[in-house]
Amino acid sequence: MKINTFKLSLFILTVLTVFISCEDDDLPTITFVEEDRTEQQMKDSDSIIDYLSTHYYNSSFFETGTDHKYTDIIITELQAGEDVPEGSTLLMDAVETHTTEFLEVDYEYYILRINQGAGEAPKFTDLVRVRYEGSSVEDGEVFDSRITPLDLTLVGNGFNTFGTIRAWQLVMPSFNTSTGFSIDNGVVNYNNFGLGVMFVPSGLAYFSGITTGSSYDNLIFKFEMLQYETVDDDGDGIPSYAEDLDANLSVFDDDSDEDEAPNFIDLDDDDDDVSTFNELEQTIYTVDTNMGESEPTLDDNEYEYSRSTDAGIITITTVKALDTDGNGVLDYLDDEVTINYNETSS
Ligand SMILES: [Ca+2]
Ligand SMILES: [Ca+2]
Ligand SMILES: [Ca+2]
Ligand SMILES: [Ca+2]
Repeated sequence: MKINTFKLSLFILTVLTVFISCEDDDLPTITFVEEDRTEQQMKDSDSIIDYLSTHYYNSSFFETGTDHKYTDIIITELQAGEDVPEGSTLLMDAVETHTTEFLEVDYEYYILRINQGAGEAPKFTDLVRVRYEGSSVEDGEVFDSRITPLDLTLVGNGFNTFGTIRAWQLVMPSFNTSTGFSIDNGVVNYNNFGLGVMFVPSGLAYFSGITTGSSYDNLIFKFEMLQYETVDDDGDGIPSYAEDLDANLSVFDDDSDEDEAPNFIDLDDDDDDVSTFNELEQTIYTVDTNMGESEPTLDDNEYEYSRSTDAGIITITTVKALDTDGNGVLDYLDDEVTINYNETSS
């Protein structure tokens, strides 16, 4: 049986509700009414704008030197009648404003982009290695901080990964990782990584959940984007981000064969009994870096599947989705085409 996590949580909620309603009639009835998302967003938007208009950060600190840390970012509340001190900038004058639609509600979120980073940008389904500190807009309380790098999968698959809040899936891919790192006395120093702060409404965070200590908290995350890895949740060769066919930054609503297993966790996306992996053409590239060779540029619809390095020789296996009958639908999504590339090549 394929498990749908959303349905599973609904099921648990239903069981809980039934359990609560079956309690002794003398006990008070526990009723949990979730706030309306649109109304909550209006309140949250006001609180965040108020926060950004009454707090400044130490901007001049970041004008010199490199590889600043998230702990270097100091946000201070402006006192009544006080001007923003020299060397500091009001957050409202420094942040980028972004908009997004999530669960049919329009949201704004804000990014203070201190360093873009010079590596590559992760995709919204990838695993990111980050350092961060999360606090609440309302009371400034730090509810989570990771000074030691932590690996997080941005989108959970409900089986072995659990994903981050929506805001992270939107913000992290807009930053780049480091270019690499050096190890100095056992300490790993990353070079030119993404550094920023995000200000997000509860609707793009935990909403009614109490992960932060209370419900409907608007959150601030200072973060460093250090490294990333491409995630292919079902291991079928198509990275999860590329299984978001309608490019709406959700992998849960793309289900080509309508069997209720979205493509990113479906091993046979078109249900033609040839697995997705077998409908992809494999290529093995050998790159001899001793001879100054450089890595191949991959075609559209071609993805790295594995790589190994031995004595300066890199072996890269890629898989490529083809449209053999030229009807505009790639073979692995076209149940009329059932070529098994692994069968024919062996
Ligand atoms: Ca996949
Ligand atoms: Ca989608
Ligand atoms: Ca499916
Ligand atoms: Ca198939």
